[in-house]
Amino acid sequence: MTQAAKFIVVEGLEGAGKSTAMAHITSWLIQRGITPVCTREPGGTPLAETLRDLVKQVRDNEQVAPETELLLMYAARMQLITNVIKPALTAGHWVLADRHDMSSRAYQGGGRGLSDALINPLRAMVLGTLQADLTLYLDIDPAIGLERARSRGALDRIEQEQLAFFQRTRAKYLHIAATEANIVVIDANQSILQVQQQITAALESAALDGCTLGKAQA
Ligand code: T5A
Repeated sequence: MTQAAKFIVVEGLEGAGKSTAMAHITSWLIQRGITPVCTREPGGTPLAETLRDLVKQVRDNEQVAPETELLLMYAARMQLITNVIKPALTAGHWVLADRHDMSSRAYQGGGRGLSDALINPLRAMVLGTLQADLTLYLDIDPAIGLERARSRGALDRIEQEQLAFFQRTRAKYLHIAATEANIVVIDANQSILQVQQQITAALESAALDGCTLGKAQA
């Protein structure tokens, strides 16, 4: 059976387990005969990876204005959509994304407090009609997520924010998930195995092509 190319996004706070989930989803898709194009944001093209470095580093203690951060995220996203995501989908490849637009709405909107009125025109310009077919939001207590991130090594500029920043970011994520379609909330506070079971269940019940992909392709 041929499936139309789909765009699946994994979202969540630092340490929520996105990279771990990406590997699980990739192998789930491969078992069904689908090898996805995997992306990460910010990043995924040479220029976007440079922007990623810029946005994550602390430079001479310079304060980064929230609007600057927002523009850098959307500049990186524009490059990725134009050079990777759209060509892949057009060529019939599934795309599996580690973060996408919901991150900007949650971090720069919820966390930094930038308004929808400021963000939405950028979204319209950069996304056009592009929409995720399924978003898996890995919901985690920020304190647990940061602890996991900390155990991996030094924290980057955004990871060094106060807990309250991540609580606002999480609240925005949850608000979007509760009010918009095609977003499944995964309880990421659980063990890796339990999280994987929830993700598998979400993938199996998602009607990604007007039919379910629950059974492996023969
Ligand atoms: N950003 C990004 C914005 O502000 N706006 C935007 O628009 C965009 C696109 C990107 C940063 O940029 C910000 C958000 C971020 O601050 P990033 O590296 O993409 O940075 O994102 P991080 O969230 O920092 O990535 P992490 O690697 O920290 O988190 P992951 O991928 O969610 O977590 P993962 O899978 O690497 O797991 C972390 C550790 O926890 C363990 C893993 O083994 C690993 O050691 N783990 C678990 N342990 C116990 N139980 C589980 N269920 C576990 N799952 C994973």
